Amino acid sequence: MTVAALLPAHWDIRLTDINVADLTDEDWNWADVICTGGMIPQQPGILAIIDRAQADEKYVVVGGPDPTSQPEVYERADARVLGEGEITVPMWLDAWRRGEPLGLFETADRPDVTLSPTPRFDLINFRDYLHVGIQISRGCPFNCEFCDIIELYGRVPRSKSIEQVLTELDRIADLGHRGWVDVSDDNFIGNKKFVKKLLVALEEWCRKRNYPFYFTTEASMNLADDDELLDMMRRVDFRYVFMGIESPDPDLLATTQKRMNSLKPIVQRIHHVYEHGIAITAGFIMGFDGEKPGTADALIDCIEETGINIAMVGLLVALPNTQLTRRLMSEGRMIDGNHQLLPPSNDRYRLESSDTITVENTTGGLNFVTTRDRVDVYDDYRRIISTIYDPGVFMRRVMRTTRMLRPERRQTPSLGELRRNAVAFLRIAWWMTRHAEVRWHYWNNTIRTFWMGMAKFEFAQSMMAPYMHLSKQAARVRHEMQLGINFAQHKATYPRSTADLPAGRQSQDLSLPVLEVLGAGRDCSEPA
Ligand code: B12
Ligand code: SF4
Repeated sequence: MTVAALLPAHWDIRLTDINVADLTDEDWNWADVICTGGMIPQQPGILAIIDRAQADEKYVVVGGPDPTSQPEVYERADARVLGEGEITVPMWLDAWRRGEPLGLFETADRPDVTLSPTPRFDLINFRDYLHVGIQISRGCPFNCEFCDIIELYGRVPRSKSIEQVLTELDRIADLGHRGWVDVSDDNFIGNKKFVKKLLVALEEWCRKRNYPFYFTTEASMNLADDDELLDMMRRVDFRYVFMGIESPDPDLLATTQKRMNSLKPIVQRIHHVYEHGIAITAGFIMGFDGEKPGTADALIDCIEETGINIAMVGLLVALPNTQLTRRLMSEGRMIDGNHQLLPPSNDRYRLESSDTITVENTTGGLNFVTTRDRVDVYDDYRRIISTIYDPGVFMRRVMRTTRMLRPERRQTPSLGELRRNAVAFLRIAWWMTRHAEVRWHYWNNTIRTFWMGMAKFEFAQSMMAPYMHLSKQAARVRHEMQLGINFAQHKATYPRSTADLPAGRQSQDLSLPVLEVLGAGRDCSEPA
């Protein structure tokens, strides 16, 4: 939608999000220019579109995070417009006007996002989505080793202006959307001073427009240390925040340059956020260098004690354009898409997603030789998922968190929303009643939370509903981890751990803090 707004105003544009709708022949044949793009998991789909355009002799241009990280994968496109479109789309259009529309368009500069246009929200059908995303800032001040955000968007957060944000919200509200708006920032509190100013204006806006929206976002864990900010977020109806907790083990957090997560006890911090009425969903990662036996138990305890209901536990993926991948490449520990161990080198690593190799962090991942036996990592991962998504364990966790949370609801649901919520409730209740393993837990929670007030009742329902997906996902993880274990034990030609690396690649003392290995021994507990 942002890219569409950057294109010349006289161009006719149709947008197809092929996550929610088929690309019709009618739309395809109508178009003179095809613009496509996305993230790593969408790579096969993007390449298929490029091939189809080439076959039909249509001009095709590609952009977005994956083409930016690894443009060499997309060489078949007529134009590759990398990085942030606000700065590279005009470069491409200028070349087009000069009659040189082919090639690669990139720059080392980052755009001033206060000049970013209002996205063309009119091009989507809101009914296709659970929530609408707006982006307020890009970049994050931290320096986690595995993160490609800071490579793509930098470590100095850049924010849109307050007026821009409110204009976007006005636009969405005027187009008729009510309810959930996700602030799709890399780290919403990357620039706290600005965010506080924004929240003052946003509260005023919400009041004036009679609270049409409630919000979610992602933020670093130091949010829990700022009561003023938490209160301000509560007042504009922020309901959920996603946090990358990654691991409860302070040594692993130090290894991965995320020491700011171990500055204060995790459980205490998360419970503190609950007191401000905001629930936490979180990401956890298995497979860090230096992971020890016992990690599974520590992680399960952390999830149980914090009461995080939707815990996205995944296997570490070394993404192409990160400090982690550069280190692992130089150590000769990277594994390619054909399951071959790559020799030590300083080349760029290419991560190709295909139907057989899933590049996402649930069952894909560990695309490198782990320090711990990878069979143990797979086995632990399977155990964590089986435990935290056991029906009884999950539903009891929902109940505990519902008791702890102090939600306040300011958003006024529209008639349409009330209707949608009622239908959703009936569907959830029907699914839960049909599945014997959750039936009793679901109704027990439903009846008990019914007496706790509307806000808590709604929270518990919104936490239990994802179980319809999570139970399937847990089964999938169990199945795929068994396949991974079989492969590692019987077929893999690469070593199961760094202890078995070919001679000459073991000399590095992998227990050394990674900061030393990188020669970047700065304290990363506070933003630079
Ligand atoms: C919101 C978000 C999500 C939401 C998406 C919700 C939705 N329906 O929109 C959810 C939570 C679902 C999600 C999931 C995942 N995400 Co995500 N997500 C983001 C996030 C935070 C914001 C995306 C966004 O809206 N950006 C705002 C728009 C304006 O930016 P943009 O899309 O990049 O577009 C700009 C440029 O890229 C360029 N551009 C983009 N497309 C095109 C096309 C053309 C033709 C041109 C010329 C230019 C161009 O111009 C735009 C303006 O500057 C980004 C981080 C980020 N800062 O972008 C990560 C990010 C995109 N996600 C990422 C990842 C890895 C994932 C997951 C794979 C994680 C996982 N769990 O496994 C999944 C994949 C899900 C799937 N199967 O599709 C990575 C992608 C890395 C990569 N190299 O591909 C990012 C960069 C962050 C990260 N490192 O984790 N994600
Ligand atoms: S906190 Fe770390 S992982 Fe999260 S966006 Fe910032 S650098 Fe990346």
